[in-house]
Amino acid sequence: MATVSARNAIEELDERIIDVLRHRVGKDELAAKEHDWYSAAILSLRDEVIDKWIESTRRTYGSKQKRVYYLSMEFLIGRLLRDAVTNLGLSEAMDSALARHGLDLAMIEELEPDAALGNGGLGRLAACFMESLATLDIPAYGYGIRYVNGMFRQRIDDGWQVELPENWLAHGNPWEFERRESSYVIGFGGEVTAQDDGVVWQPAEEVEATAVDTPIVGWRGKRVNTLRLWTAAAIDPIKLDAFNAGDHIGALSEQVRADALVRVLYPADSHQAGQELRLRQEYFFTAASIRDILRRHIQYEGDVRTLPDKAAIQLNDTHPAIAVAELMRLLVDENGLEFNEAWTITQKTISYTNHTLLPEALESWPLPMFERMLPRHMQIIYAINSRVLREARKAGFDDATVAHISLIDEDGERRVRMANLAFSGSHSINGVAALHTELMKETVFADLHKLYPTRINNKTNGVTPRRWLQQCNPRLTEVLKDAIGDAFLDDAAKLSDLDAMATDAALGERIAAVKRANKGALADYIKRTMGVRLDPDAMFDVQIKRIHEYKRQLLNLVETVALYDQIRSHPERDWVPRVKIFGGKAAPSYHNAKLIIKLANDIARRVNSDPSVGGLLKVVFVPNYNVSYAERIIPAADLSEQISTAGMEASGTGNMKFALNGAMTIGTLDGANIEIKDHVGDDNIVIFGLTAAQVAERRANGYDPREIIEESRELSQALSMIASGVFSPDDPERYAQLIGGIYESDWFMVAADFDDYAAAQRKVDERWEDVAGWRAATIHNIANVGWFSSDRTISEYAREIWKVT
Ligand code: 26Q
Repeated sequence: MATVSARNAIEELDERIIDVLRHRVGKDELAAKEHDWYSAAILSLRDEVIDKWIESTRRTYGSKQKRVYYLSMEFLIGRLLRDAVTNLGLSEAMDSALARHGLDLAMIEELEPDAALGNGGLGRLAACFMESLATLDIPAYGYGIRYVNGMFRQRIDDGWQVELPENWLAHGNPWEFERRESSYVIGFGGEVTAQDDGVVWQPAEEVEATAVDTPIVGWRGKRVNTLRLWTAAAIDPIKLDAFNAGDHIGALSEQVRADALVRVLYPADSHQAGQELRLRQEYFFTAASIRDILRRHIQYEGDVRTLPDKAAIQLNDTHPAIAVAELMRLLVDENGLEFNEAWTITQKTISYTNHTLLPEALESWPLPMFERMLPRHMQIIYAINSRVLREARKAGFDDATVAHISLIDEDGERRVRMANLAFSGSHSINGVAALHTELMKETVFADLHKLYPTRINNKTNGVTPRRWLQQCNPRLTEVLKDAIGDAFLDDAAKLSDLDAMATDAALGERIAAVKRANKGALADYIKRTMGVRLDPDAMFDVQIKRIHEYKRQLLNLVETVALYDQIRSHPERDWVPRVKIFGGKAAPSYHNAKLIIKLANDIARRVNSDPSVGGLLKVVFVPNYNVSYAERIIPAADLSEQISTAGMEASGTGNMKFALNGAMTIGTLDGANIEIKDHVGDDNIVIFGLTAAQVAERRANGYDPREIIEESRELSQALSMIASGVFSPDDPERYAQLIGGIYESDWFMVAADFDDYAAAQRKVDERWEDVAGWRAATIHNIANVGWFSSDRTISEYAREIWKVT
C-alpha cells in the first residue's frame, strides 16, 4: 500500500511527465510512442537533477573548497537513467507513474544507448570514481573527450568479430549541456621564438575546444558533480577565401581536422597506437582541461601560486601526461613564473595513476613527431629532464640508471617517455592493487622509485555498489535489506553483518532463489537475442572482459575442450552441468585476440550440437559485451573467471562485481584477486596456478612448455584436438599457429597452469554439489567484499593524495 506521501510523489511525477511530454517532447499522451515516454521520463527527472546540480555548484563556490579534477581519455559510463532515478530515490515513484500509462520503467531504460566512451577497466573505473566522488560530497570535475563514436559495436559473423561504428548520439543526448562560454583555442605545431625575456609559441594550427557538461548524481542526491567532455570545432569552419576561390572542399579542411579530434575512441586497450591523431587527441583535451582549471582558479582566487591549495589534478594513466608540460607552459610563459616555482606548483598539484606494467602499453612518442606537434612542450620537457637527471647524478646513480630515469628514450629512434614525464611531474604515483604497486617499484619504475622513494603508493580499485549491486541486482538488494537492514546502502562495509548469517539456511535459500531468478532472466534474454537455450539450473561459469592473451580466455577454452572430451569419454560419471559464458571485444588489429573469439564460437557450435554431451555442457559467446550486458550477466553468474597470468592484471574490477553479487571466484594470485582472497578467506575462493614470482622465475630460467604438455594427457589431447581442426573442419589449419605458440614459447603460461586450473575446476564441481556449503560461500563473498566499494577507494585518494575532506 503506497503511503500518502508516496502517492503524492507519484502524482507529482506523473503530472510533470505529462507536462514535459506535451510541452517539450511535443506529444499528446494518447499518441506518444515508447521513445517519447523515454524522453519525457528523462527530461522530468533531469529538472530535479539540475536543481541539485546548481545547488552543489553554488555550495562549492561559496565554501571555496579544494576541487578534484580527474583527467581521463575514457569514461565508460553506460546508461544514466537508472543511475539517476535510483540515486534520487525516485525508482518507485517513476515505476508507478509510468505504470499508469501502461509502461514499464525497465523497458523504458532499455531504450537508452550506453555511453561507451571507454575500452574497459580504466574507463569504467573513471565512471565508478565519478559516482563515488559525488556520493562522498567531494567537489570534483571529470575531464575527457566527447567522442562522437564510442567503443565499436561488435557483431559476430560466422564466429568472427566484425566491428561496426557506434552511434550513441544519433538521437541526441538528453543528459548533456553545451557550454559555449567555456571554450578555448588549442594550438598545434608552428614555432617558438624568443621575445623580450621570454618565449612565444606561435602555433601553425588552431582548434576550438568547447565544453559539454553531464551531471553526475551521487547516492541519495547529496551532490551532483560535472563530467566535462570537450568537443572540437574549426575556428573558421568554412574558409571563405578558399570557398570563394571555388575550392569548396578545401574550404572545409580545417573543420574536418577538428572533427577528427573527437570523432572516435581508439579501440586499443593495451598496446599503444603510435598514431599522430592519438597524441593530438591527448593534447587537445588535456590542454583544454588545464586551461579551464587555471581559468577557474584565477577567477576565484586571483593568484596562480595558490593552485595546489585549491586544485588536485589526477591523471588517469599517462594519456593526459602532457598536462605536466602544459601546466608548466601556462605558469611560465603566460603567468610569468620562474621555472623552479612553476615546477613546485606543478608537482604539488598533479598526481598520476598507473594501470599497467605491460611494456607494450607504456606510452612513448617519437621525438621528431612530438617536437613538430608541440615544439614549446618539447623544450619544457628537455628543461624538466635536465633537472631530473641532475638530481639522479647528484644521488650518485650510474649511467645505466640515469638512462632509465630520463624522459627521453635514447635507444634507437629517440622517444618521449610519457610515464617518466607523469612520474617526475607528480607528488604521488599510485598503482591500483597491492601486488601491482609492489611490482611497479620492482620493475618499470624501479629507478625512479630509488630517486623518489616516497612517491609510489597503492590505492586498490573499487566499484560503485549503487550500479553494481543495488541497480543491477534489485532482487538481491531486497533480500539483503531484509536480512541486515539498509545501513549497507550507505556504507558497503556494513555488508559484513551478513557474515554471521552465512549458515542461516533460510537466508541461503532466499539468495539462491534470487540467483536462480537472475539466471532465468539471462537465459530468456540469450534465448531471445541469440536463439540459444540455456538451463538455468546449470552452473553459470562466466568470463567477460576484453579479449587479451594475458587474460587467458584461451586457458578457459582449452579446459572447456578437455571437459568436453571427458564428458564424451565418461558419460556415466555424474558431471556438474555447466554453461560457459564468454564475452568481450578484441582490439581490431589484435590478430590472436580475434582468433580466440572465433575459437570460442567454433567450440560453442560443436559442443552445443553434440547430443552425446546431453546438455551437460553449453558454450556461448555473447556478442557486443558492454556495461549494460555486464549488468545482466553479473547478477546471474555462479562462477567468476579471473585467470590472468600472475603479475599481468594490474587489478581487475570485474572480479569485485562478481563477488559482490555472490559468485565464487576461480582465479590466480594476480591483481586484486589477492586482496579479494584476503577478505573473503581461503575457503571462499578457488585459487590456482603460479604466483607472479614463480612466473618471473620460470621466464628467467628457461621454460619448456613442450615438456609440460607431453606430461599432461588431458592438455595434450585438448591442444591437439584444437590444432588438428576438430572444431574447424572447414579450415583445419585455422588454429595451428595459435596452439603452436603454446608449444613454442607460451609467454602467458597456459601450459604451466593448465593442470592446476583443471584440478581447480573439478574442486569447484565438488563444492557446487555441496549445496549448503556453496550457499554459505556465496554469503561470505557478499559479506566481505564491501571493502571493494569505490567509496573506500575514493576516500583514500581524498585523504592521502588530494588532501580534501
Ligand atoms: C594507449 C595509447 C594509445 C592508444 C590506446 C592506449 C590505451 C588505452 C586504454 C592503453 C590502455 C588502455 C586501458 C587500460 C586498462 O583498461 N587497464 C585496466 O585498468 C583497470 C583499472 O585500473 C585495471 O583493473 C585492469 O587490471 C587494467 O588492465
